[in-house]
Amino acid sequence: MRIRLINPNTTESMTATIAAAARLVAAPTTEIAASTSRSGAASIEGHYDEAMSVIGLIEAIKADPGADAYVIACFGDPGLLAAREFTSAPVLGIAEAAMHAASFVATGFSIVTTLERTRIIAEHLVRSYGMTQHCRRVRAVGIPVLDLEDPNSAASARILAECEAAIAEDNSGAIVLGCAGMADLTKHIEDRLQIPVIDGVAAAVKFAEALVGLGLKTSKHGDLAFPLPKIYRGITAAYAPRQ
Ligand code: 2AL
Repeated sequence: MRIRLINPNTTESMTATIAAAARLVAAPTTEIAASTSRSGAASIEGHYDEAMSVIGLIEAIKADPGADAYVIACFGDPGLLAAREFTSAPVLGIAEAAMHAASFVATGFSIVTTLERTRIIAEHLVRSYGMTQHCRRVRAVGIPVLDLEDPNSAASARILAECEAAIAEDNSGAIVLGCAGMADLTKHIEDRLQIPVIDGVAAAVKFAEALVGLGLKTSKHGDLAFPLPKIYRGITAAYAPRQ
């Protein structure tokens, strides 16, 4: 099967990190086809960045209509429901996938994300995914997304320290890493903490494989039905749903 893994920010180097994490866990028969959005922000750290990322995301899905499943590799899960409307293949967001995975292996988990403003967005997601019973706390390390790639940012040490605080103060049994750019830190942090550490990229890839294996597609009954054909104007004209 082919999973189209989309980094909805426009930073190629982050796509390479994400793709490597996906390929580490993918089955030998799964092809991970990774792409970087061609439009939008270099990093997604707020509602505006998220909104601006959705056209690039849909473009990436449109460019690969035959994929068996799609993964949106950004922890805000931007455009997740729009993408599910657009295609009948399963679409996984890494935040939703990671939270579900964490809930299977611990009764309570903490999320460790990048900035305070993305922490608030992750709290919204916890509520909209019905995860308030499972998520004990969402924490931010105060590191901008692109600094995760900068060896001088001490990102790894600061994230590890926040995870240790989560175990001590939140009494959480698992950690969810709250940014796709943290995917390469998972093993190091898990080795140090000795509790489950969940990277949503890996979780989403494995759930995508499971859904495809089960023959499940996105329901076209109700709100995830294909978008209604209508006129779109201005810069969205090229994205108007057709009959
Ligand atoms: C993210 C992410 O995963 N990629 C990105 O650009 N922004 N999310 C986050 N919470 O920092």
